[in-house]
Amino acid sequence: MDNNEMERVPGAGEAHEEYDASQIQVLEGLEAVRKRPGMYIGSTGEKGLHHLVYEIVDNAIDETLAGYCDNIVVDILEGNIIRVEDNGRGIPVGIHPKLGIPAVTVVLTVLHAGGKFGGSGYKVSGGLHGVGSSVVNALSTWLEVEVKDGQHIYKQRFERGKPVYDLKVMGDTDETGTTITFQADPEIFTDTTVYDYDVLLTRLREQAFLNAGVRIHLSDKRPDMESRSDLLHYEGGIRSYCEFLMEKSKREKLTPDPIYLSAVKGTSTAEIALLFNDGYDTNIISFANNIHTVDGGTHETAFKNALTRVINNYGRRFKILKDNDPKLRGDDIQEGLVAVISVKLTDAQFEGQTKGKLGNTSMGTMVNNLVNEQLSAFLEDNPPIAKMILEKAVAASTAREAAQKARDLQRSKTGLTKVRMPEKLADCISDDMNLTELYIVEGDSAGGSAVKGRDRNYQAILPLWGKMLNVEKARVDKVYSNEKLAPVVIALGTGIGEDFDISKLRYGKVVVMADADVDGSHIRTLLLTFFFRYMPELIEQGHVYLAQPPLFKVEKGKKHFYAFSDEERDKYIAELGGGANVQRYKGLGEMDAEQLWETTMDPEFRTMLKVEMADAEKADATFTMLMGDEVEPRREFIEKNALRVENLDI
Ligand code: TSJ
Repeated sequence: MDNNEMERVPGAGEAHEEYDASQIQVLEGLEAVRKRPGMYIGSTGEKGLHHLVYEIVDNAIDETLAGYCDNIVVDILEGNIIRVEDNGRGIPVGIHPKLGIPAVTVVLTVLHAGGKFGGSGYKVSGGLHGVGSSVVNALSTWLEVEVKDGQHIYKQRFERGKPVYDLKVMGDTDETGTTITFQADPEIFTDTTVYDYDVLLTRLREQAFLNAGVRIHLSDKRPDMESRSDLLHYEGGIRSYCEFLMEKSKREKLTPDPIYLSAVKGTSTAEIALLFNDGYDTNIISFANNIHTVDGGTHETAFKNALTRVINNYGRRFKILKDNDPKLRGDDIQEGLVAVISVKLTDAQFEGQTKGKLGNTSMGTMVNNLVNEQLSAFLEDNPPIAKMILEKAVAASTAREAAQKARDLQRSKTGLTKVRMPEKLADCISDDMNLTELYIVEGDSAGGSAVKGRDRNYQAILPLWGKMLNVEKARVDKVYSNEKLAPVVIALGTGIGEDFDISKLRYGKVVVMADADVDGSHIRTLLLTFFFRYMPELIEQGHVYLAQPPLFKVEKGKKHFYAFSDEERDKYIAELGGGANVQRYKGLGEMDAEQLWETTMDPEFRTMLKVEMADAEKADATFTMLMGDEVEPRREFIEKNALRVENLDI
């Protein structure tokens, strides 16, 4: 509202037709506030008491945001009287055209009057409960306002919200500004009316950080208190806030100056300052319109997500994260992070029980874009800092995984939780290691036959990979690196690598049962390599076997033989004296359950090869060759094995 919209009538208020009606409304408003103070300031305890000060100071901060005020003085006076003075334009004193009383009187007596003066869009500050200065007035035994408009000094006094006299001119001045002095009403604040200097200091410091450049002087002038005084002034704004939180953390900085990101879009602004310390805690605090969003919201969530994405992208692009390394998680990246997020927007939506959560989705988008663009650019311009951040996150990730493993190990040791067996495992009944066998079978259909044909007392079946696509079969060595071998590890129960514990082995024999073709050969190579590299003891102690399925069935009348080589096949044909029917098995899947049992799984008749370390070493060399980038040796291997397949060479 412009001063010139109102006729300036200093001194006593004039008679006005709407005056009486509006005065009644004002008195009803006052009544409501005094009846239910908690509704307006949250509580009537110590928190509510301090809230009165914030509410008044916030008005001066608004004037700062509007660009007219750079100095705010807050004094705690004898008797716990608060005085707040600013050097802004002064609350307008012109007569309100509708209400017929000075605007300053409206501000201090009409509920939610603040908004009426905020039409220009700069009013973004405000208390948590959205109370106005009229609420403070209503809850004070007395309140005095003094306005200097560059010409006159005006004054008005209120008691429990009601004007004692009309706004009056006290004298002349060439200064401008507003001073509010008030005493909280002990009838309302029954717990205490004594202010805690440090509580006010913390909140005012926060506001000084959030409004870069403003000077806030806080002094304790109560005769019964230690006299104290602080000047809160931070040219660095939230950068200084970030540094301050960093120093409070008692940790060492890992990144030098705070990284500062900021953007303006229409009437909205977003700024972020962040740095990393060498600690493990995360300290992210966010604000919307200078209000602490205790429960975060769109701006904070967008920041965390974008940070995770940008750091991961950088890590991948510059190979700090290898292709096989898992994605860094948000909490790994946030270890040691100190960040301050401050956004300002018109019509901020505060959500949740305590209204401490920002809901505007537009702010999520804005922060996301800001971090994506500016943090990526910063990292590219500052490789040593980027490297530091990435290395810290990788260390956090490694430590977290190790801790998790240790916990899991501890749990499985103490038997608190049973490890969940793979869904596809058809387990056996016995746990006698002298008897038990685990068959690792390629494919679901062979797996199905094996499950039907087995002796479930001591034989367990684990089908791997289900139905494999041809492309997958061609590069089956690739699955080595991913989670597809996890079911094997879990079924065996031993853990892998450093965690390997042979005493946890759940089966006496581990039998790899794969087709007698190239793909089967790949799978044998893969599994043996895996055992060789991660569970060598399993092989050393003679637990690993290769099943030997037959290649032919030679049949005549009621007689039949299974042959495991060409020679054997020819021998049986000769024995049966001509006219024998010969069936060639192309895969395990071609045998029914009974045949698979008879030929390959029945301990009475089967032959199995025990795998020696030398075999596994050979597999490892083959595997390395297969994994290599050279296509030629791989093709040679496949061709050679396609011919040698009948010898079941691995
Ligand atoms: F509201 C209050 F009484 F709580 C209070 C208001 C307390 C304190 C310490 C300061 C203020 C205050 C208000 N400081 N500065 C202002 N400015 C205005 O109210 C103002 C001045 C000029 C214009 C204009 O459009 O010319 C508009 C406004 C809102």
